Amino acid sequence: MVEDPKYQSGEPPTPEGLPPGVVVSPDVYRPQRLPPGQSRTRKWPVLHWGRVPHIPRERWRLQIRGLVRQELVLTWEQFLALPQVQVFSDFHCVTRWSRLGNLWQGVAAATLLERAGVLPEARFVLLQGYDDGWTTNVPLEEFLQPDVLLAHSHDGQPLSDEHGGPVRAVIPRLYAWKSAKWVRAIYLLAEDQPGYWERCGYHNHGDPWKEERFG
Ligand SMILES: Nc1nc2c(c(=O)[nH]1)N[C@H]1C(S)=C(S)[C@@H](COP(=O)(O)O)O[C@H]1N2
Ligand SMILES: [Mo]
Repeated sequence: MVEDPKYQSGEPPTPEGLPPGVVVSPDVYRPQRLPPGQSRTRKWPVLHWGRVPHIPRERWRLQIRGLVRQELVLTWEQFLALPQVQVFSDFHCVTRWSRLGNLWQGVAAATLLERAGVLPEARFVLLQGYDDGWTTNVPLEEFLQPDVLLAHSHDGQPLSDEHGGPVRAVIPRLYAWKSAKWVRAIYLLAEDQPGYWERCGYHNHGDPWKEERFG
């Protein structure tokens, strides 16, 4: 991506001075915060595969399905009534831009899965977006990390439609394509099921520090 050099300068936001209780993603403490092959942008590019869905909050539902004790379908009010978390983390797109120092607010993935009660056979998660057919897969263990959330706000603003509102996943330690926008359902699975871009040749895992870009 071609960048105005002035956007590369200046120190990225650090966790110092954050309100108490904010979960800081551990990668933020690396001496070099940019993974190999990435460059920093201060803007926030919009990237996705298809059209931008608009989901009015009163019609929005979040489903948790598959290998759970109790499948859940949450309304907007029920989602907001769950314990809220703030996460400070970096965001790395496989197309080589990184946005450092994002403050997300929403509900921890672990909190949601705890409500549904994950069965012991479950080992993988498949996230499905409201953009028809779009999915992405994550190992359950990584989805349960404390810096993973279903976010409704970014840097103090509600998420716009373009950036995945009403609610998107944020999985800071993997490339941003795993951070599903417009999340409609979280499936708990025994077997891994590659998602949309994983089937199109992206790496199944997507660790930016190992440059797991393509399969
Ligand atoms: N539902 C859905 N989520 C998605 C995508 C998509 O096409 N559909 N694209 C992913 C990719 S490749 C990236 S880099 C990030 C970009 O998020 P942003 O547009 O908020 O920067 O969203 C990810 N989440
Ligand atoms: Mo991306």
